[in-house]
Amino acid sequence: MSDTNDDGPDPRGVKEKLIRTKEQWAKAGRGLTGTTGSPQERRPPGQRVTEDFPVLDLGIQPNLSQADWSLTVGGRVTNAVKWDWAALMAQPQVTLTNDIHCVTTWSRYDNQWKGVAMRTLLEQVKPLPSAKFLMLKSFDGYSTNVPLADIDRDEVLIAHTWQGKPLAREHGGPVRLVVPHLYFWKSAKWLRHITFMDQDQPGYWEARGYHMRGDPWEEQRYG
Ligand SMILES: Nc1nc2c(c(=O)[nH]1)N[C@H]1C(S)=C(S)[C@@H](COP(=O)(O)O)O[C@H]1N2
Ligand SMILES: [Mo]
Repeated sequence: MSDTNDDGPDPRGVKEKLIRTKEQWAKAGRGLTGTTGSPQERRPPGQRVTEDFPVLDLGIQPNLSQADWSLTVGGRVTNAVKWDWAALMAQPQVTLTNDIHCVTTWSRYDNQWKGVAMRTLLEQVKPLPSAKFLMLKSFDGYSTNVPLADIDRDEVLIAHTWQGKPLAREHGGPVRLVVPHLYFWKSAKWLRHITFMDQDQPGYWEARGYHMRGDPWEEQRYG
């Protein structure tokens, strides 16, 4: 992007100014309280609870029908898989309620999600013993990295329903990831592809100053 149109979206709708601002916040350590919390405490340090559900993305909100959506999973796995909508719905379904914590300091409690437990996917793809990290890629070009240990948890799911309704387009519908115990930027909306990796690599925000892991109780906001 040239800096001449820094004040508005680029032709594809990317919010360049917002992205620059968030990079500056990462450099300045915005939101850091310098304390750590314990997962026993519901609210992580520096977070405030909101009841609405803010929308945060790069400005591109892919318009995907269920038929347009599919997820491919590959890299360091024994069985690469591709799930289309029918395959996703054929998996065992779980309903989980959890809190979400955005690095921009809002938290939203008691979100009810329905979808497929990440552990169901892990059982099918069988990561190779050397696989330790995942790269998640989305239909808007977004990416984010997560350690396998943070994905291999009961509360992580591939969600298609929020509060009993199909997940709205602006929140990543038809299908997004939910990793509730990490900052919400790790929860890729419009999930498209998962690559298992031996070595960690930065995703979109991680390459722009955000933390490689992102534990809210440890205030791992920036890297
Ligand atoms: N595909 C995609 N996923 C994304 C993002 C994005 O820009 N694109 N933004 C991330 C960030 S920074 C946050 S805080 C959450 C916001 O999710 P929400 O818009 O449903 O609140 O989505 C995350 N997942
Ligand atoms: Mo975010």
